[in-house]
Formats: sequence, structure tokens, C-alpha cells
Amino acid sequence: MLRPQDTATRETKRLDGLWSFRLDPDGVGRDERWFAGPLPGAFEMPVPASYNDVLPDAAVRLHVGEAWYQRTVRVPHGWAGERVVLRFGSATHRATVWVDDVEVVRHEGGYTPFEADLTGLLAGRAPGAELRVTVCVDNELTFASIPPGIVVETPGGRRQHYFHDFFNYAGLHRSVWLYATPTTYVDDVTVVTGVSRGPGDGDEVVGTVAYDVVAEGRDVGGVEVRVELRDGDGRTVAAGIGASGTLRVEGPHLWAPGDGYLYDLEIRLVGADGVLADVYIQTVGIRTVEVRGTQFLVNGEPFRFRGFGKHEDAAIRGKAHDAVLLVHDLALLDWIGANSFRTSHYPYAEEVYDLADRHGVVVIDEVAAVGQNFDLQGGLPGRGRTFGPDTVGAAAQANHAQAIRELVARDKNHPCVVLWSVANEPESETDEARAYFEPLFELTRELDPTRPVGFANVATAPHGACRVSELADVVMLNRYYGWYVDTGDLASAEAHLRAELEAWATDGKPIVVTEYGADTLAGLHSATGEPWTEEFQAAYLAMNHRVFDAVDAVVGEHVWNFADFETSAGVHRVDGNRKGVFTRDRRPKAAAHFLRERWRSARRSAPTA
Ligand code: GCB
Repeated sequence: MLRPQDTATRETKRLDGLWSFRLDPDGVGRDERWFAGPLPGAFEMPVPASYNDVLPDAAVRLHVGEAWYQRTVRVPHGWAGERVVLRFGSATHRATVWVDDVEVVRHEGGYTPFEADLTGLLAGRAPGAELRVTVCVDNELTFASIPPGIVVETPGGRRQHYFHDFFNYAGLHRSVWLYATPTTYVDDVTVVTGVSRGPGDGDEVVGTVAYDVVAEGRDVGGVEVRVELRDGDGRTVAAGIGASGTLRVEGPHLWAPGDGYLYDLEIRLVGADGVLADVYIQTVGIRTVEVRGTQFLVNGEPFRFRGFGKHEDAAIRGKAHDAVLLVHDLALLDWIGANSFRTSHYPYAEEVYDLADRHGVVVIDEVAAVGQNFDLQGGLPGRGRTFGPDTVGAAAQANHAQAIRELVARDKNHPCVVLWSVANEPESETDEARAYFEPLFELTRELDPTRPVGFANVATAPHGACRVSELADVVMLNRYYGWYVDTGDLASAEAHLRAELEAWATDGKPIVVTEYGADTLAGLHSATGEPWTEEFQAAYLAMNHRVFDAVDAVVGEHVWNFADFETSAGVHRVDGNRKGVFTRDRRPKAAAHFLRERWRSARRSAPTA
């Protein structure tokens, strides 16, 4: 799905700011047709934001069910006769949208964009019409949703339980847009890049950009697709005619970790009379990704992942996309010498990938399939296995497949994305898990044959027991030796971690340790390095690194987590999860300085690895 864009033929209007908002604890809004007029009893709510922590009110924070947003918007006068689209960056976890009294779109899944074409609805209206946009957002998690959850009735009201370790923030977390395109328009583009040596010309490198443009609309039969690839200085380096083709770039400036060089692919639809029907610009990073044996190669060079599992999380804002935090977080990644992160445990805002592209930061892109494991914290004793007809079954699998489709459709053209993660720590040692995941791996490869696919394996499904890892191209392991097991006993932890990694290495695939970490209370110190202290976090990381450095197949280390983050309340969580290397407000703990030493010196010796 393309992004809203301002070009010679397109215009955008962002609908962020204060919307009217109200909860619907009794679920009556639809019957009472709250969309049909000004939202009754509403108060202000900023967009983008999670609604949970904006007000000091437990009823809002812990609300379960539907919540309503509304605002009016004027369609710019100049858009008369254009195709007009309403687009949501996300609505967590599902939404129904009305424009005036008309339902225009429904969407399931809390972390991918969706849109409604309003052109038909606007037909016959005077230019500059005012529209009432109403969104009903539902935060309930069920066995069918991605991620799963269960709602229980308690004396205090309905409560949402879930099996993942981050707070169930909800609302409109990303920008809402109204945008206009011509009625004949570029609907989609896919680019796949390659790098080869020029034929017969020795060492000369040739980049290839295969493109596939989908045009739609009223006069689509009467337009020709023309593309032009421009380098960072605006010079045209290749051009093509036709909806698909392959451009050759002699001596390309490759996109590489630490070197986010981008080209612009300008796509034009041109009518027989030479008139420009539409123009859209797609950024392109020329690079390759490949798994070969135990190596993960970017542009044919071994790449080692150094960085974090992150979260979209901040005080008050919850999971809102926030440009200030985005720029700051990427600057902190650079400061600490990291080259990559995982979008644990859901697709992030599109702006995050844009910046990662431009900064040469490598991304493992994860779908929101987290907590598909009833054995873990918050589990449901006695409920049996996670995957099955009465639990996470066919409906969940269909939603999971759709979430993968939307993820790949959204992020396929980002050079920063090098690996798809189809789940985090699912039950994976059972036949049912295997049957559930096999088609999802196939689907991901079918949608994108160019990137490896993996999932983050949980400690309770070690090598030999896990039935899903053989489907993966890369072994991704979340391991907490020294924290959840061998707590505080780093000598035992080291032996156990090493034994396990050596076992996984026999599979002959690259291993990325996608999580290792220890809860650490900033400011807590101890001369003897007790768990929860800043000294322990650094010693714990050092132990892990000794093991990683001794096992050749380990090609990546992602500390859990970049920053402290909010979770649901629980006896193991003190104001959230404290495994951050930075605090929630992004102050470095002692471990940050320790990591900086290791990662910056690695970067000095291999700037693009
Ligand atoms: C995990 C999960 C992550 C948790 C983390 C922890 O394995 O993947 O979501 O937050 O452990 O801190 O327990």
C-alpha cells in the first residue's frame, strides 16, 4: 500500500490533533448511531496517541471494548474531481469508520494501515464540503485476534488478559490522512534490487532495480508508465517505459548498514497526449540480502546484528508514533554503536522505516503474533495447548495470514528490512504449532521470495524440541540464562547458554539472539553485583557476549530491551519491564556505556557490518 504523498499530481492533508472521544463501556454506540451526529458526551483526545494514559483515570486506562473518535474535516476546494482517500496509519486493534452516516471501511489488526476511497461518496457534493469522520476502535483481544487474549468478567468489571509482556495500549496511534490523487493513478509499486559484477568488465559492480507498477483508475488503458531512477544528487541514472522492467545502474552507490544511500524512482503515468496523469516517488536502496550457511550476508558481506528489541512505548503517549522520540531513539542507537533493531512485537509506524532506510539501520520486521503461548506468564493453567480448534485456531491463523500480507505489502520496498519475523515466542514444540505455522512460512516466502523468514523461539522449546525452527531461514533465539533461569548465577548461566547455542549451531543456520536481558532498576547499585542492579546488567551482558563470540554461527545480538517499557500489572513487573538499557525516558543505565564500548569498537573495525 502506497504512502500519502505530495507530488505534482497529489496532495495530502494530515488530520492529527484533538479529536472528540468517548468510551463505550456498555457497547451501545452502534445501536444509538453515535456516528450520525456530534459524538455525545465527548471530551478531547489527541491523535496520534494511545488513549489509556492521557487522563488520570483508571476507567480509561483499563477500558475494555469500543471507544469512539470523531472530528470534522473540510475537503480542500481544489480537490474537486480528484480521487479522495481517507487513510489510517493504524487503529488498535480493529476499527469501523463512518464518513457522515455512511460506513466506509472496517479493519482488523492494530498495526497496519487501511484506507477508504471517498470519491463516490463525494460525488455530487459542492467543492470544499465538510465531512464528519467517526471511528469506533475496539481493543478487545480474543483467541482469534493477533495478538491473542481473553476477556474475563470480574467483580470490578470486564478485564482483558493477554499472554504478552507489554501493555495493551489502544487507540489511533498513528497519523490519519485525507489525500487526493488523480482519478487515474499509481496504485502500487514493488521494487526488487540486485547487485552483480558487470559482464566482462572485471570488478565493475552493476545494480539492478526490477520494478513492477500497478496503475488503476478511469483512464488506465490510455496511459503509459514511465520511470526514472535518480541518484542522491538528482541525476537520472536509468529510465524505463512500461509497467514493469529492470533498470541497470552502473557503479551504484549501494545501500549498506551504516550507509543509507537512497535513489528516487519517479513513476509517471502519461497519457497519449503527453499529459501527466499521475506521479509518485518511491525511494530505493540497492542492496541484496542472503543467508548462506551460517552467514547472514548483506551485499555479499557477512553482517552481524548489534542492537535491540524495541517497543513503541513512552510515558503518557503509550504507543503513539512520535517524531521526537523517533529521531532521539535513532540517535541513541547511533550513539551506542548499534546497527539494527527488531520491531518487537508488531509492525511500527511507517516513518520509523523511512528513517531507518535513510540512516542505514537494519530492521527485523515482526508481525503482531506475540503471546501465542499459554505456558508463559499470564498463561491459563488447565486450558491445554495454545493451538487448537477451541483456542488459537483457524480464525487466528486467517488473521495471522492477513497480518503478514499487510506487513509485506506495506514494507516490501524498504531496504532496511532484511528479515521477516512471523511470530514471537509461540508454542513451537507441538504438532499443532507446526501445522499452524507451516502455511504461514510458505505464504511469507510466496509474498516475498527475496528476504529470509524467521520467528523468535522461546526457551521452553529448545533445540531438538522445537518443531517450527526447521521452517525458518535464520534461528532467532530469546534466551535469559542468568535471569529467568540460573538467576544471578552467571557461571552456570554461561555453561548452559553455551551448550544450547552449540546445539543450535549444528543446524547450520545463522543464529541471531533476538533477546537477552536482565531487569535493572536505574540507580540501584551493589558491590557484589546482585540481580536488578546496574552492575549485574553489565556483567550479565558481558557473560552473554563471551558465549556469542565463541560460537561462530551466532551472527547477531539484540539486547532486550532498548528502553524500559510499560506492561500490565504483575508481581514480576515494577512500573513495567525494566530490562531497558535506557530508562523509559531514555537515560542510559551503566550497561549502555558498556555496550557502547563493545559495539563502537566493532563498528570501527567493520563500518558496514
Ligand atoms: C520475552 C518476550 C518479551 C518479554 C521478555 C521479558 O521472552 O519476548 O516480550 O518482555 O521476554 O522481559 O520477559
